Order: sequence, then structure tokens, then C-alpha cells
Amino acid sequence: MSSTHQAAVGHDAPTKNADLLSWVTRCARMTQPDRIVWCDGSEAEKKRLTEQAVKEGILIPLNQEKRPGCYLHRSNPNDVARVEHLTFICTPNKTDAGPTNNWMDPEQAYTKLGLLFDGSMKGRTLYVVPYAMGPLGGPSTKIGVELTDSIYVVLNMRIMTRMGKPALDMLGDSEDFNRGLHSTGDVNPDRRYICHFPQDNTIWSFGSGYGGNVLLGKKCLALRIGSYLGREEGWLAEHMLILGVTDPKGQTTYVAAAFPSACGKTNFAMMIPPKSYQGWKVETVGDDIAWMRVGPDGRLYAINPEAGYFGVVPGTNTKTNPNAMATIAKDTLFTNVAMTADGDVWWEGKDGEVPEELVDWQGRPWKKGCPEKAAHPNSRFTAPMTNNPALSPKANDPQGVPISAIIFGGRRSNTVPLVLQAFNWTHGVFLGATMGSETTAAATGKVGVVRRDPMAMLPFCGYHMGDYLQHWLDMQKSITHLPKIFQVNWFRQDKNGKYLWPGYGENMRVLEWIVNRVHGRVPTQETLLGWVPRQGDIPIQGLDLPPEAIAEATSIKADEWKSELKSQEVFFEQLGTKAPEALMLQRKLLISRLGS
Ligand code: GTP
Ligand code: SPV
Ligand code: MN
Repeated sequence: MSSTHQAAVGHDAPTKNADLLSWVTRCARMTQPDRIVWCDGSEAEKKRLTEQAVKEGILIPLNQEKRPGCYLHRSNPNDVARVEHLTFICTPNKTDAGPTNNWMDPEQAYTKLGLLFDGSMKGRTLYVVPYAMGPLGGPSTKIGVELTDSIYVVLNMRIMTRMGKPALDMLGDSEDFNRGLHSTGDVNPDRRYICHFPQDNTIWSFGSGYGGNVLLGKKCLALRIGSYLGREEGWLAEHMLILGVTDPKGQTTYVAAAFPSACGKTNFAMMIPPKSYQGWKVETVGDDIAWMRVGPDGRLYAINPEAGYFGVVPGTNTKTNPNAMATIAKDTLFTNVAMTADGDVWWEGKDGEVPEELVDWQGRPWKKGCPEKAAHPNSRFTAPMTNNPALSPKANDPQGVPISAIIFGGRRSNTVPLVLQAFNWTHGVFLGATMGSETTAAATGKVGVVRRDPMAMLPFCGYHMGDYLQHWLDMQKSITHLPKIFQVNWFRQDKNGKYLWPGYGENMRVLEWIVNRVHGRVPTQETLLGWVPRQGDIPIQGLDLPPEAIAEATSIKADEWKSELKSQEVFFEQLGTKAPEALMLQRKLLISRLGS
């Protein structure tokens, strides 16, 4: 690195943190940027970077009367989702990453990516982005610093995290921060790597400019590195929404729910109860990630480490998710949606008529009736949580909220019934461990294929999946008031491919049963799979639902469960000797109950 670079790091830096300064210096020496800019998170900085992004064509201003403060970003068409096949856990031992992760030797990974990062920021600016995951000053909060050459990343991190000076102040002189390095590179899918070094609290991401690949606080730190730290430190980092549901008497119950990517977390977390639920209220604590630890009273407390939502756009409308519609009305970055003639945004599943003409997500003219989608199926909004009308007053509470129920839910067109309750914690961990879900557009690859996705963490667990499940089992020793565990499936279909359950706000009907079970207010009915609502306990008045639909949505079919058990067996075999004993026993019990 030239002396000007050194001067830039030392001279402009708003910190005296020696570890941070020397790490930034080393990264700048490798990537050779023209400039180094330390981000402070201020409004002035936002304005300056936004203007520059517009000038460079990275952001397209939207109609500012209709969507004040909103911009559209079009990513490279080869770079529209997480890339699981290019995501690596680089632990010194391959076994520590486990059979469900891609592994690379750390030395080899540093060398390989080092060659890519070598000079990758020439002619560009390196932004230093300090950020906090979790409320500032909180006991669970972690600090990360992301070095990136992408303005888009900076502006997104500004929404998704508590970014800038306050985070740097919280870090002080400590060397305890996550070191994230990102360079957009030439966006060549053959030279794209997302590498995690949990033992070094380090992430290197090269060659992408999209979401979960590059907003390093989110999936990379809060889940992959987070889950690794959680096991070492005795807490849980989970792919879960957190909501508070308040009943007409004013009692609030906090619930965390793990659904795989694009399987309904944001929608459930922002749900508005139907008219028949007057006096009930659902408030959002988080929509994607929960960090949970045992509090002094022995309960499990959850915080949302994020400060914004990176949500799926298609399917969002004033009927499915009115709170999301309000959230994205201003100060929102849209990625890969379509644009209308008057500079507003459009997507499949938006309210109203399909416009005659649009500009599609790739910037091409699009006409009504065109078979191709105008918005990418994984198009996203980035919006501050403070825009959400249903934001929980506890969303900023550093202590988090006490969790009374944990829900696991996959996207299954058959087999899995609408709702059931686990017999106990171990059985609940078994339900989470045996989750399956049909793949979605949130990751590149085939869509609609059932895969095992334990606790919705398959792409996000930073260590051996067997150890992860054992960690869940072990947690029950330190939690004195165990949350009750449930399984749901909003996505069961009839033989014509129509959803049997109306979903969205109507999921309140299932949530009410869950709340009632938590507080011991309703008896239940035992089945082979778990406890289910008795007939009538899930009210269906007011639903436009044929009577056989609810019967079908809640049915348990022996033949479907035979093939389900086989698929679960393949998953457990993959874990080898690390498949937890307690879960193997649960499996045996289920087999004997099913008589197969
Ligand atoms: P990630 O941000 O990828 O983790 O996704 P998510 O789990 O937050 O999923 P999200 O709530 O954004 O929903 C994904 C898709 O599923 C959207 O197109 C929704 O419209 C649809 N969806 C959500 N909830 C329901 C539901 O209850 N029933 C049905 N049929 N579809 C739903
Ligand atoms: C997911 O895929 O689960 C997401 C979107 O929440 S991303 O940030 O791209 O991972
Ligand atoms: Mn997610």
C-alpha cells in the first residue's frame, strides 16, 4: 500500500482502536482502494452517498411524491439470491463444519480469496462500516465492522443495522468485533465466494452485490458466526421472527417462529388479526433473526439483532400484509422490482390492475400478458423497522422479550398438518430437526423441491448440524421455564394445487390456539405426531372455506408419513455418530406409534 493509504487510514479514522486500525490497514494494502471513507451513519452521509449512487446509476430515484425517499436498485441478473453452493464454513477441521455445509481449509480459503481481493478496489472507495447487531449497549449485542467497496451495501447496512459512530463508540478499544471484508469484484458467478472463519470471527465475501451474500451483519454474522458463538457461549442464534401477541385482556405473549427463507416470517411477524379478533393485537419484534439467551429468571429471552427488514416483495399487498405496505411507503430501497411509467414500483401480487406497460426488473420494456415475471421472484425491500406501524415497543429493549412459544414451520404441499404441539422440549427439538420445506427463490437453484431444513437453519448453521441439534437439547438444562414448542404448515394444497388454508391474517386463528395452549386454557387431542386442536378449537366462522378443506389441512395420512420417515432417515444418517441419541429415540417412538 502506498503511504497515502496509510495516511488515509490513520489520519481520517474516527477511532484509536489499534486492532481495528491495523486490520483496516492490512485490508486496504490488499485491496488497494483509491480512498478510504469511515462511515458515521449521519443523515448528511446518507444524502451524500445516495446522490452519488444515483449519479453512478446504482440507485434509480422513484416517484418522490408517491414514494418519498425510495429508490430502485437493479442487481446483476446473475446475482439475485444467496448462493449456497458458494458459501463456505472454513473451520480448521472439516468435521467441525459438518456434512450440511461446504467446507474449505482456512489457509487455502485466505489464499484463494486473497488473490481475488488483491487490488480488487483499485479505482474504488473502501467504506469502513462499523455496526451493532442488537440494541446499542445491550448484553447480547455484538459489534461488526464491514469493509466494502459497494455504496449499495453501505446504504442497506445503514437501514438493517445500528450503523456508524454509535457502534464505533460501543466498540471503544476492544478487539472483540467481527471482521467482514466484501468486494463486489466483477460479479462473475464463477468467482464468487462467501467464506466464514468462525475461529477468527471473520467473514470474506467476494464477487456478489446481493442481500444475504453481502450484508454481512445478517446471515453471515447474525446466523453463521452467531450460531457458532452461541454454542460456545450457551445461547441460540436462530432464523426466527419474534412477535408479541396481546389478547383483549391486555396480556402479551411472545412467540418466536422459524420458517425457511421465503416461507412467511415477515408476514407472520406483521400480521393483522381478522375482524373477528377485535381487541387482539400482534406486534413485531423481529422478522428474520432471533438471538435467544436464558435470563436471570430462567426464562428464554429473545432480541432481534437487526434494525430493518430485508423482505420478499412479491405477494405483498394491502390484503396479505398491510403493515408491510405501510412500511415500504417511504425511505425504502427496492431491489429487482419492476417500475411503472410514472416512476412507482410494481411486482406480481401487488394490489390493483396489472399495468399495461412496465420496465421489468432487468430494465427491459414489459407488456401485460408477457409470460416472464416483471419483478424477480426474490425481489426485496430494505426498510427501517421504525416504518412498521406494528413495531413492538420492546424492539429496542436490550434485554429482549421472554419467549413462551417456539414455532417451526415449513412449506409443505402435503404430509404436514396445519398445527400441532410437541409433547415436550425433546420432542419439540425433534419436530424442528425433522422440518422439511420446498425450496424457494431466496437461494439460487431449483424451486419447489422438498429438502430437510432443520429449524430453517440448513443454509445458516455455522458448525456441525449434529452438534447444533445437541446444543438445542442441552439448552433445556438451563431454561427453567421452557417455551412450548409447536409445528405449523400454512402451505398444504388440495389436488388442484390450491392452498387449503387461507393463511396471512387468518393465521391468527392458529396463533390464538397456540397462546391458549401456552397458558393452559384449552385441552387438546393426542395424535401420533403430537397434540392437535380438538374439533372447533380453531374457529373457522367467517372463512370462505369448504368444510372438507380444514379436514384436509389438518389430516394425518399414514402413507405420506411412511415416505416422510424415509426422508428423515437419510438426513439423520448424514449426521452419522453426531445424530443426537435423544432424537434417535424420538424417531423410534414415532415409528412405533405409526406402526411402520
Ligand atoms: P425471508 O426473508 O426469505 O427469510 O422470507 P420470510 O420467511 O420472511 O417470508 P415472507 O413472509 O416474506 O413470505 C414469503 C412468501 O410467502 C411471500 O410471497 C408471501 O406472500 C408468502 N406467504 C407468507 N405467508 C403466507 C401464508 O400464510 N400463506 C401463503 N399461502 N403464503 C404466504
Ligand atoms: C433469506 O434468504 O432467508 C433472507 C434473505 O432473509 S437474505 O438476506 O438474502 O438471506
Ligand atoms: Mn431469512
